[in-house]
Amino acid sequence: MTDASSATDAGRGTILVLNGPNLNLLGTREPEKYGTSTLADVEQLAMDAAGAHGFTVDCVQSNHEGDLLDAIHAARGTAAGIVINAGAYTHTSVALRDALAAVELPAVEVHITNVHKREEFRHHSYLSPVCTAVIVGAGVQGYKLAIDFLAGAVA
Ligand code: CA2
Repeated sequence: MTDASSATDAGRGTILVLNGPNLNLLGTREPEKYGTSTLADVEQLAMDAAGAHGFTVDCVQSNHEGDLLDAIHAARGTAAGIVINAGAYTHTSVALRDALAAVELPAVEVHITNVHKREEFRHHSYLSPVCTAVIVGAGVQGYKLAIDFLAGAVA
């Protein structure tokens, strides 16, 4: 968690913003693909977007599948919704899919790049069928769009 990852004013609840493997490298490598925003920038953007709707955010990034599973489990009963960019685990992880299905929270899958314009193996997501919405190719603004959507979807 970074300094930008939490907000204190209690309001409508908390949105878990989950980032998976290698997304800690945002803004430091491959800017032509992933842009120049850092993970801290993304978390600040998420905090601002959530705050505008009266939500706080809990931002978690991990390169370890088990940590991501634990964060999803912990969201049950504590979070109003989940924004998840599972990185490459999107295309491999039945475990993350099962966790998202189990917690029964509205979840939005986000990808910075348009995975459908990329390699064939990125076209399939194990997560999409258990998510409420999917946003791809909008850059890091996808996180804001996801939060705006969740804020409208959550009672
Ligand atoms: O487009 C996305 O957001 C992805 O989830 C990014 C993943 C990729 O495996 C997915 O297919 C699509 C990769 C994240 C790697 O992040 C980096 C960021 C900066 C520099 C290097 C890697």
